[in-house]
Amino acid sequence: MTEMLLKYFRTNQQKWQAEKTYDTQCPYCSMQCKMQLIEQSSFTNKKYKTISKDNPTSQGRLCIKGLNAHQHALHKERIKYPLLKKDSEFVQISWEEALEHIKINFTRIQSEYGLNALSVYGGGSLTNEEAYLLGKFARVSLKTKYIDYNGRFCMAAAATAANQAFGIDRGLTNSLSEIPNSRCIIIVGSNLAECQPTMTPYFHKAKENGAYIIVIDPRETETTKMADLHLKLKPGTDAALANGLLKVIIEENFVDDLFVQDRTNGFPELEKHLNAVDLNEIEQITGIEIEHIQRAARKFGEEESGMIFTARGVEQQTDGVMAVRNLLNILLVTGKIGKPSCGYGAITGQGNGQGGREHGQKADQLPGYRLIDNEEHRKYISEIWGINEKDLPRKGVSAYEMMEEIHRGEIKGMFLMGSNPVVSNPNANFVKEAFQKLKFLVVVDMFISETARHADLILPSSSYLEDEGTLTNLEGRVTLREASRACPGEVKHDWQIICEISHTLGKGKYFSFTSVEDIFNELRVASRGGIADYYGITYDRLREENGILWPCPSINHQGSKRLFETSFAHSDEKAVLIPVSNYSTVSKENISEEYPLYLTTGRVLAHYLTGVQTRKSSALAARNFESFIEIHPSTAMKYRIQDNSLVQIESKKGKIIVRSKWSKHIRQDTVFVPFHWAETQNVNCLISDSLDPTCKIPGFKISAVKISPIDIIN
Ligand SMILES: Nc1nc2c(c(=O)[nH]1)N[C@H]1C(S)=C(S)[C@@H](COP(=O)(O)OP(=O)(O)OC[C@H]3O[C@@H](n4cnc5c(=O)[nH]c(N)nc54)[C@H](O)[C@@H]3O)O[C@H]1N2
Ligand SMILES: Nc1nc2c(c(=O)[nH]1)N[C@H]1C(S)=C(S)[C@@H](COP(=O)(O)OP(=O)(O)OC[C@H]3O[C@@H](n4cnc5c(=O)[nH]c(N)nc54)[C@H](O)[C@@H]3O)O[C@H]1N2
Ligand code: SF4
Ligand SMILES: [Mo]
Repeated sequence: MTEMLLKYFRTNQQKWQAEKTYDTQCPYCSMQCKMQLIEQSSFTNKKYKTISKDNPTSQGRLCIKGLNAHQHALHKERIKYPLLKKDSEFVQISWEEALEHIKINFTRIQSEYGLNALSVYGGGSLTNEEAYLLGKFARVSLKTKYIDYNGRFCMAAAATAANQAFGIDRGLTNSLSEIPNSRCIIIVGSNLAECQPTMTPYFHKAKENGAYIIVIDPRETETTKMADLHLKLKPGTDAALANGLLKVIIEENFVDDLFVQDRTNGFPELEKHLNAVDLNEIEQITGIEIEHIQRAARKFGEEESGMIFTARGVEQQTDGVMAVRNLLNILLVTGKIGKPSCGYGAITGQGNGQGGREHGQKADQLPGYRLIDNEEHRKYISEIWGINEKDLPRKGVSAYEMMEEIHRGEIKGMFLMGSNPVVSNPNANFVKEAFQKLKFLVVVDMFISETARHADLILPSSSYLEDEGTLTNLEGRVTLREASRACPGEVKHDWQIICEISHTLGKGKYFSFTSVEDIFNELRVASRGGIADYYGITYDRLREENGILWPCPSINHQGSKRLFETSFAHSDEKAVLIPVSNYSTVSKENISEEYPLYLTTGRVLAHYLTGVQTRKSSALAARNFESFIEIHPSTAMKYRIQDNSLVQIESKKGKIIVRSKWSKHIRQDTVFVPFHWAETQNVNCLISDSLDPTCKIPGFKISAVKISPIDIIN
C-alpha cells in the first residue's frame, strides 16, 4: 500500500469511529438517574448506548427503562415539524404558520366565549423552568383560570395530606441515605422495585442491617419479596388497616407521649376515636388477620427508628387524603419523624413530579408552592411578573374536572403540553368525547400520542437528550439536567414554544428569556419566601454540588436534607393528628353480584405511564408488547378463563379486552391490569369518575368489574 492510501485509510477509519457523548438524566421516573448517551458513528451506521453516571441519588445505577430510553428519543416516529390537521390528515407547516394559526384561533375563542374558554394542561415530565413558564403562560398570556396537570392523578392525595398534617409537602422528609439505618419500614401501596428500581438497594441495605420491612399491597410483587411481613389487604381498605395499627399502638403503649405533647395537636380526639375501633371489624374490612395487624404495630412501635413510605396504591383512592393522613398519624404518635432514619416518604412518580407541583401549573397554585387565592401571595407574584394583581386569574378546577367543563361547553380550547389524557384520565370514553368536542386543541409532544390524534395542531417538542433544565427528584433534590444534543428537524424546547406563542399573542415582554437559566433565575425569585423556596439554588451550585434539597432560602444555605427536626411548618410549629373513618366519605366502588371482582391498576417494570415513549422502544416492547389481566387461577377457573387467553373486562363505565395471566400472587377477589396500553386495552375506560373530595384524585386503584372469556361471548 502506498503512503497516500494508508493515510486515506487511517483518516477514514478515524471518521468511521467518531464517538460523541451526551450527559443527561433519565426521562422517566422520579429517581432521575444521571446517565450518558454514547453515539458511535461508522461509515454506514450509528450505534447508541446509554451508560450510568454517578450521583448521590441513584449512585451510578440504571434500570432497564433508563438503559433503553434513547430508543424512543431517536425513534423515526419523532415529530420533527409542526403539523396541522387538514381534512383529517396531519400536514407539515412552518413555525410561522403554526404561530399565526394559534393567534387566530386563541383570539377568536376568547373574544367569542371569554378568557376562560381556553385551558392549559401540563405534565410532570416538564422541567421546573417549563412548568413555571406554563403557569405564567396560562395566567399572563391567556389570562385563563383553567390550568391543571397530570400530577393531579399522581401526587395529589399525599401532597394534600402532608400539607394538612405537616404544613409542607416535600415527597420525602429525609434523604434516601437515611433508609439503610432505619429499623422498621412500612411500605404502603408502592411497587418501588418495579417503579423506582434504583431505589431498591437502599431498602436491601436496611434489611442487611437488620430492619424489619412491612409491605401493604393486595398483590405479591417484586417489592413484597423483600418484606418480612406482607399484608395482602383488600384493595381500598388502607385507612381501616391504619386504624387497626393505631389501635394496637395506643393500647400497647407505644405512643411517644413527649413528642405527642410537644409537637402535635389533636391527640385526644384521635385517642377517643380509636377507643371505638374494633379490631375484629378491621380484620373483616381489610382481610388482614388481627395477629398480623398486631405484629406490624408492635414491630413499628418498639423499634427506635422507623419510616413510612406511600405510593399510588393507597393514594389513588377516593379517600386517598384521609388514608395517607391515618398513616401519618402512626408516624406522629410514635414520634418517628424529624429524627435520624425516621420520617415519611410519598414516593413521587414522574421525573419532575415533585418540582412540577411546586411552581404553578396546578389550578390553585403559584410558584414556590404559593396559593392563588392568598392575597399576599397574589401580590408578590403579580409584582414579580409585572402585572396588575386584579388581572391574575383565580383558581380553576382539577385535571379531570376540566374534561367535565369541556362537556359543559365552558372550555372550548386547550393547550396541552406533556400529557396523554385520553389514555391516562379515568372514565376514558368520556374524556375522548371531550377532546372531540374541543373547537381548538394544540398538543405539544414528541409523538402523535392518542391525545395528539385529536389535535388541530401538533407542535414538536424536544426530548431529555436535547432539553436542558432543572428537575426535582423524589428526595426533593433539585438537579440540573445538562442536555445538549441538537434538536432534530425543527423541534423546539417547550420553554421556547411557550415564549414564542406569548410573543405572538403580544405578551412578549413577560417572556423575554434567552436561556433556561434566565427562567430559573426568575423562578428563584418567584419562589423566594414560599414553602418551596429555591432562591439559594443556582445553576453553578447545582453543577458543583450535584443537586440541592429544598428549601434553600439563601446562597449560603446548604439545602435541607431532613425536615421537621425542631418544628413543623404550621404557624404554631405543630403537626396535626386527625381521626380517620374506616370508610371513605365518597362511596368507593363495591363488588356486587353483577360486578363481582375488584379491579386494581398500576404498572410493570418495562413500561412508563401511557406507554407513548416505552412502546416505541423495541427492547422494552419486547418485554411486554400488550396488556394483560393478572388473575388468580381459582378465580380464572370459576369464570372459565384459560391462562394466556383473551378476556373481556366490563365495569359500569365500559369494556376492554386483554390477555389473561394466571398468578397465585394476587388475591382471589381482585384482578390487576396495567395502564400502559391504549384503545381497546385502555383500562381507564373502566374507571369511574369519582374523585377524592379534597384533592380530586381519581380512584384508579379500585373498580368493580365482571369478566368473561372472549370465545364464549363470540
Ligand atoms: N416501570 C414504571 N415505573 C414508574 C412508572 C411507570 O409507569 N412504570 N410511573 C411512575 C409514576 S408517574 C408513578 S406515580 C409511580 C407509581 O409507583 P407505584 O405507586 O409504586 O405503582 P403502581 O403500580 O401504580 O401501584 C403500586 C402498588 O399499589 C398496589 N395497590 C393497588 N391497590 C391498592 C390498595 O388499595 N392498597 C394498597 N396498599 N396497595 C394497592 C398495586 O398492587 C401495586 O403493586 O411510578 C413511577 N415509576
Ligand atoms: N388506571 C390508571 N391510570 C393512571 C394511573 C394509574 O395508576 N392507573 N396513574 C396516573 C399517574 S400517577 C400519572 S402520573 C398519569 C400520567 O399520565 P400522562 O400524563 O398521560 O403521562 P404520559 O403517558 O407520560 O404522557 C406524557 C406525554 O407527554 C409526552 N412527553 C414526555 N416528555 C415530554 C416533554 O418533556 N415535553 C412534552 N411536550 N411532551 C413530553 C409523551 O410523549 C407522552 O405523549 O397517569 C395516571 N393514570
Ligand atoms: S426509570 Fe427511574 S430508576 Fe429507571 S433509570 Fe430511569 S430514573 Fe432510574
Ligand atoms: Mo404518577
